Amino acid sequence: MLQTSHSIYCCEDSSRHSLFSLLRYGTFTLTALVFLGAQSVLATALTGDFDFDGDIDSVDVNLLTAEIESGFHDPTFDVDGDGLVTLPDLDEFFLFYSAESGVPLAIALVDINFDKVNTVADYQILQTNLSALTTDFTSGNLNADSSVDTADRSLYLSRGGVVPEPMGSTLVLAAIVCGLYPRRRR
Ligand SMILES: [Ca+2]
Ligand SMILES: [Ca+2]
Ligand SMILES: [Ca+2]
Ligand SMILES: [Ca+2]
Repeated sequence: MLQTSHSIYCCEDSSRHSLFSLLRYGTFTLTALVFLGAQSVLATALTGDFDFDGDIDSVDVNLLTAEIESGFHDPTFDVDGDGLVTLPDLDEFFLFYSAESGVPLAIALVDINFDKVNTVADYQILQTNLSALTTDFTSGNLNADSSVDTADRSLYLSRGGVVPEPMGSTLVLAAIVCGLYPRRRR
């Protein structure tokens, strides 16, 4: 395997300088290091980091769902690169978020409050905001339209989102009655 370490400084002047590149273990990474007066900003490309603060979090997902609902198709939010900003971009966003954060995809998709776990708190947010007009994923708008409604709740349940225990028991009982829940064989 190629193993080289390499750095190049260029474009120097008195107030603003330097691009350097790293070639390491066969993977090329370009990082722009920009000096603005006494301050320096390390800027790296991170797919899904729509507010450019260096991480992927709840702010980014809400920016994306707002853009999907707007219909403007700003290329900045075109995560899957098909030229449109639509629901599949939200799916793709969560793939990047899961890889970046380490949160399993199945959890991330129902982690409404973005605390990296799926608990009844996520369900309660959705329930509290039922019928609310909002584009925010973190308010329970899982399908990136303009509101929180039963479609979002159905999506949450179909993805295995945690529900309060009495409701969970009711759903299991209903599934058994309908023959949808596997019974233990004797
Ligand atoms: Ca961000
Ligand atoms: Ca797209
Ligand atoms: Ca959560
Ligand atoms: Ca919705």
